[in-house]
Amino acid sequence: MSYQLKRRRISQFAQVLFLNFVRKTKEKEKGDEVKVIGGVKSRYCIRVQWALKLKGVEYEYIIEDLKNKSPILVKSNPVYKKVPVLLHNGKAISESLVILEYIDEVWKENPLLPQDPEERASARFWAKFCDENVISEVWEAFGAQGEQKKKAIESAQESLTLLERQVEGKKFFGGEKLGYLDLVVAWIPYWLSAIEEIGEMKLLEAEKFPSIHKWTRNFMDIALINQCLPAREKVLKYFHGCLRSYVA
Ligand SMILES: N[C@@H](CCC(=O)N[C@@H](CS)C(=O)NCC(=O)O)C(=O)O
Repeated sequence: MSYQLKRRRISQFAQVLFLNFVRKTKEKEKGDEVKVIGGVKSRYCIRVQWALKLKGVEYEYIIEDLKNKSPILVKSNPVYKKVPVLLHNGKAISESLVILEYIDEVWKENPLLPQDPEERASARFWAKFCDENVISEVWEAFGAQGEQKKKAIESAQESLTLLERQVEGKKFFGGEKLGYLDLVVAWIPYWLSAIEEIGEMKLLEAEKFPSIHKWTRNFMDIALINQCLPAREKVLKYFHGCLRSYVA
């Protein structure tokens, strides 16, 4: 390659870098527009709120009436029509776990997922396990009666034992610092106790799950976390309603 051609290529490359820099600076100056379409007591929505707060991102919270879904929800999440939906500069992102990863990729400060690929994979694995297995088993125990309830409690406790092992000897699921998996598992301390109360059962016994109990205290001690929780009466009322529709 001739000397002149090399110089031209380098100068083109420098121009691209410069234009990218100008574009990014302009975007930053304009500021991000961040909105969350969510519910008042949803365990999926609160993860997204916590993640944005941990990143220091300002956002507007749009409360959705799930009995009469708004056109903006239907348009933003046409496949599931569920909350939460994150609207970032007009782009719509759905599914809470996907949203958490998106937030972590866009706003780099206070990383949520671990840096090490194996640890990242493990955090994603347990997040999926928690959302798919633990939630549905707890739900089954909640609605069941008699012998069936006993069996469902045992099976939910088996899954909770696997989660217990993930936090043994640690302050948070991610280690010393609060992270992605903590936000995913976080429905346990608050919502599970309401589910236990309304469903008249005990799943998370202190003697059987000392590490989850210790983690709960560490987690709930964080001001940013506990200031964002929905009122307990609202959560209890919601599960009362769920139980009524189960029995009906
Ligand atoms: N897998 C979804 C679950 C979201 C979800 O179930 N949202 C509930 C509120 S907690 C909802 O929008 N329900 C309305 C409906 O099912 O029509 C996520 O992680 O975002």
